[in-house]
Amino acid sequence: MSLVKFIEFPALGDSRGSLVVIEGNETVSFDIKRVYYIYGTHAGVSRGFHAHKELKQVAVCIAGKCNMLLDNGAEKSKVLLDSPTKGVLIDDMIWHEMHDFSDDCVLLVLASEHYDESDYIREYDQFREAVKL
Ligand code: T46
Repeated sequence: MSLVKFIEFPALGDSRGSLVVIEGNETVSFDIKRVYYIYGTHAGVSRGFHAHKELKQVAVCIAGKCNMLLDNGAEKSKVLLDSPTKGVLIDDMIWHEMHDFSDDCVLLVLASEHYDESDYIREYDQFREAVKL
C-alpha cells in the first residue's frame, strides 16, 4: 500500500454554505472510537514524533493548515493538509510529525481505538527496529 492515502470528503454545499459528513466504516475504513482535535498550536511548534502499533487514524485540517510528515521506515513523504474536505490516513506503524501549523489551524483526528499510551512508539530508533523486515 502506498505511504500516502488521501481521503476526499464530499462537501454537501447549498446556498447556506458547506457541510461535510464523515462516517465510520463508510467514509473512513474503520469504526471511529475516538475523536480529538488540536488547535492553538504556538508558532514554530511541531507535534507528533511517534508511531502507533495498532491505531489507525484519519487527520483533516477543518480550519487553517499544517504539514504532516509520514514515514514508514523506508520512505518519507510530506503532505499539506489545507482543506476541510481533504483527510489523510495515518496507518498503524507510520511515524508521523506535524509541522508548520497556521495560527488558525484546527486539526481534527478520527481514531480507530480509545486512547492507550502503550500503543505509542515515541523513540525513532525503536520504530526503525520494529519496521525492519
Ligand atoms: C497522534 C497525533 C496526530 C490523552 O489523554 N488522550 C488522547 O486521546 C490524546 C490524543 C492525547 N492525550 C494526552 C496525552 C498527552 O498528555 O494529551 C497530551 C498530548 O498528547 P500528545 O503529546 O501525544 O499529542 P501529539 O499532538 O504529539 O499527538 C497527537 C496524538 O496523541 C497522537 O495519537 O497520532 O496527535
